[in-house]
This record gives sequence, structure tokens and C-alpha cells, in this order.
Amino acid sequence: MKQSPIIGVTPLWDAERKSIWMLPDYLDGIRAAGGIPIVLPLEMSKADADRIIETCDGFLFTGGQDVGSCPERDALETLVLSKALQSDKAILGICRGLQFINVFLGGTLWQDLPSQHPSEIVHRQGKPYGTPTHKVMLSGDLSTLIGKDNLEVNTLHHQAAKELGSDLVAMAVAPDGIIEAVQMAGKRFVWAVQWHPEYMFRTDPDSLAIFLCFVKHCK
Ligand SMILES: [Mn+2]
Repeated sequence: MKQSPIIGVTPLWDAERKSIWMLPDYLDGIRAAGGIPIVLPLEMSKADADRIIETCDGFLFTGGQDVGSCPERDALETLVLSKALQSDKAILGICRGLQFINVFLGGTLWQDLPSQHPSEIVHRQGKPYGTPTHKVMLSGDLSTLIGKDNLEVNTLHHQAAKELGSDLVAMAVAPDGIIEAVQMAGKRFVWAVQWHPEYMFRTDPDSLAIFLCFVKHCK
């Protein structure tokens, strides 16, 4: 019998408590797609990282602090991403995850959308977070997966990818031009979305499809 893939999830960081934590929705989304999520430790040696990369079939890069503002996470994610790419593991980035992958690959960010890229679209919506508030136009493999050329998504970001890093191609763009999903060419599966399918997968088949596609590519 085919075993369920193990998916390492980058931990969230509570700066006040100096403690890692996790939003269960990320783990639930992986479980709903047939994967086994494990939350990674914040600190690991390079040797530990090699064992962890070997053990995990895929990696989820979660949302959270701005890239560059949380040295603890930046260091861990640099180590995990470099080794996961070397080993061609499946990778899904969500929100900060997209931004982190882009910067790692040499891309740049809009540091603050409301001041640097004013638009009709509010990219930082209020609650409820599971309710879509803006459209994205789909292309490439994401469009093929969803079977549509546009999608309504939720949005909880004030940063975004500006120039894409090497080998990244956009798979979703908002009507104001902001890149909302990317794929890394030439890899088993490196996808990232700027929105939050983990808040929507329970009721939205398109959000679940993203988790299913990720977990399928983990083995
Ligand atoms: Mn958005």
C-alpha cells in the first residue's frame, strides 16, 4: 500500500513569547489531502537538516512575518529551502511562503502595497478570512488544475512579489497587476500562492485541489 507522504511545515514564530506555534488550518489542509503534517523545529544544524529533508516528502512554507523581519524564521527557511530544492522535494508556499521563495531565488518584493502600489483592491482584508474578496486571473498549470481562467481568493498580505526570482513564472495575477501565484520551472513541484487556501479548503473545492495536487507530487 502506498504510504501517506510526510510533509514538514515551517513553524510560526511568536516574538513576544519567544516560541514557535502553528495555525491548525495548515495541518488540516495537508491531512485533508492525504498527507501527514509535522511541524519543523526552529533550530537545526545542517546535519539535522539533511536527515529531516531525507525523512520528509514535501515542505509547506507558511505565512507570517515579513521576509527580513524575523531572523529566526529566515535562517531556518533558508536552510530548509536550499536543501529541499537540491533534493527536488515538493514545495508549497503560502503568503510569506511565496515571498520567501521569491527572495531566495533572487526576486524582489513590494515592501508595502498600500503605500507603494495603491490600487482599488484591498489586499489585506478583514475577517472572516475564509471569504474571498478579490479576483485573480489564472494561467499555466494552476489554470489547468482548477479548470478555470479566473478565481476569487482571500487576501491577507501587505507585501507581494515584484520582480520574480530565477525560474519562477506567474500562474495568477490580480486585476491590479499583483502576482498572486508562482511556479518554479524544471522542478517536481514548487508552487506558491499569495492567498490562503488553508482558510477555504473545507468548503471550496478549488482550495482543496491545491493541497491535493501538492500532496500528490510529494511521492
Ligand atoms: Mn491579494
